[in-house]
Amino acid sequence: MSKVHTTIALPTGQKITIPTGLFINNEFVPALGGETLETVNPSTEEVICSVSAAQAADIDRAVQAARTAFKTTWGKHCPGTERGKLMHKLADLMERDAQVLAELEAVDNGKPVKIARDFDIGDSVGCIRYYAGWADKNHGQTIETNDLQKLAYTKHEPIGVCGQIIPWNYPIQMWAWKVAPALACGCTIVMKPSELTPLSALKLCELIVEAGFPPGVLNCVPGYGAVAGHALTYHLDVDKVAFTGSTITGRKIMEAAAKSNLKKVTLELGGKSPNLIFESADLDQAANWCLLGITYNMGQDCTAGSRVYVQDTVYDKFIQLLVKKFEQVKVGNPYDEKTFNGPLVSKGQFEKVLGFIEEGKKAGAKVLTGGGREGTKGYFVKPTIFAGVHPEMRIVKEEIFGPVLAVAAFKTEAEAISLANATTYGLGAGLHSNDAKQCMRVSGALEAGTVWVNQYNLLNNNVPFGGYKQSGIGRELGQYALANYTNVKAVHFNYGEELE
Ligand code: TXE
Repeated sequence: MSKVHTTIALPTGQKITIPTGLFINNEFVPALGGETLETVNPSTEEVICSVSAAQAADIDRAVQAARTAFKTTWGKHCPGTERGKLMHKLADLMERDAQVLAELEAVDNGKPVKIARDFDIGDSVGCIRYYAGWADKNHGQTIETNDLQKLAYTKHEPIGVCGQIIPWNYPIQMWAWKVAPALACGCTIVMKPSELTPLSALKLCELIVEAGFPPGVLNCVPGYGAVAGHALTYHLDVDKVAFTGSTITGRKIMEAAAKSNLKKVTLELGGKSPNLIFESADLDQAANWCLLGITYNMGQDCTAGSRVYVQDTVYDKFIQLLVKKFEQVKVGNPYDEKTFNGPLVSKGQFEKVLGFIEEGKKAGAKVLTGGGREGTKGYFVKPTIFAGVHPEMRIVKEEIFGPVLAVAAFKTEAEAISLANATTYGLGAGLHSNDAKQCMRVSGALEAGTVWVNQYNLLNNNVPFGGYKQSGIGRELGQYALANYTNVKAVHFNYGEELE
C-alpha cells in the first residue's frame, strides 16, 4: 500500500481502500516531512489508521495550489453555470456513496450509521444542490445615481482563497456547509478537517476528482489545530477563514486574522441553548423535542438544548415524561441501524463530559437519570438529567457538549426569558407553548440566532444559521451565506459627463 492510501474494514466487514495523504492539486501526497497522526475508533478505542499531518510548509503548498486555480480555472475563469454543474455531479456521487461514507463516519466519529446516512449525508447532498443552484444567480444590482449621465452597478466577485477549518461533530455536514457556498461563489478552498475525524473529508476528495473539479479548487489538509490550523489562519495569501469549533479557538482565529493580513473571518462557535416549556404546551411533544435537543449526536451539537426551564405548574408532570423518554434512548453499537446514540468522539471529550457530570454532583445538583458512562469499553455516556441546579453552577453556564441536561422551574414568562438569556452564548433557543401570542412575544425576546417554536434542532439548507453574542460572527446556510464568500465591487460608469 502506498503512503497515501490504506485499507480498513467497515462495520459490514467490507474492506475498503481509503486515502490517507494530504489532498493538493487533485492528488494525494504525503506531508513534506512525512508527519502523520493517528485516528481512533471511539467505539473500540483502537487506532483505525494514520493519516498525513500537514505542517506549515504543506499548508503553503495547498494555498499555492488554491491560488493558482483561483487565477486560472476557477473564480472569474469558470462560469457560474459550469460550477453549478460540477457541484450537482458531486452531490450525485455523494448520494451514490452514502452508505460507505456513513460507515466510515461511524468508524471514525462513532455516529450511528443510520443517522450519518439519512441525516448528515442526506442534508449535505441537499446543501450542495442548494448552492449549486445559486452558482449562476448571485449577481449584483444596477443602481440609479443622481447623475443622469452615469450608471453604477455592483458585481459579486469571489473573495479568493478560503481556509476552512471544521470540527469533528459533523465531519461531512460541516464540510458541505463550508465548501458548497464557497464553490458556488467561485472561491478556492484549503480545507482543514479535525484531527479527530479526517477520514470522510479525505474520501470526499476522491469524489471531487471524479466529479471533474479542476486541480487546486479544493485542497484538504488534515493536521493539528495548533500547527496546520495555525499556519492557515496566519497565512498571508489566504483571503478568508471560515471556522466552526470552540469559542476559545474562535478567538485565536480572529487574533490570527488581525495579526496577519486582516483576512475575512466567519465563526460558528459554541452554545448553551435554552428550551422553555410553558404550561399550555403539549407536554409529550415538548418532551420529545427536548430529548432530541440534547441527545441528538450524543449532545455533541453546537445548538444542543442543554438547559430546560419548565413552568412550575407543569414541572413535575413534564419531568416524569422526560425521564421516561431519556431512559428509552438506545445507546450502543453505532453500526446497529436501531441505535440512536453511539459513543462520544474521543477520550478527551469523554473525560470532559464525565468531569462535568461529577462536578454537577459535587455542586449539589440531583441526577434524575444517567450520571455516568455506559458499559466498560468505548466512549459511551448515559443520557443524563440534572435537577436542583442554580444559575451559577458550571453545568448550567458552560458548554458540556455531551448528553447532559440541566432542568429548572420558572414561575412567569418574564423569568423564563431572563433565565434563557442569562448566557454569554446565543446560538439556539426553543420554546414550547400553545398560546400563539406568547410564542410571538417570547421568540422576539430570546437572544439567539435560531429560535425554534414547538420544535427543536431542525435546520433547513435555505434558512440562515449562526450566533448572537459569543456564539459567532456571520451566517451560514441560505442566501445569507453567499455574502461570506463574495466581495462586492461597485462600478461607477460615466457615459456623458466631461470635466472642464
Ligand atoms: O475544538 P476546537 P475541540 C466545543 C465543544 C468541545 C470543545 C473542544 O465544547 O468540547 O469545543 O473541542 C482546529 N488555529 N466545540 O478542542 O479546538 C481543530 O484542529 C486554527 C463546539 O475539538 O475548536 C479543529 O479542526 N485551528 C463546536 C477545529 O479547530 C485550530 C464543535 C475545532 O477544534 C486551532 C467542536 C488553532 N489554534 C467543538 N486549534 C461547534 N460549534 O459545533 C484548534 N483548531
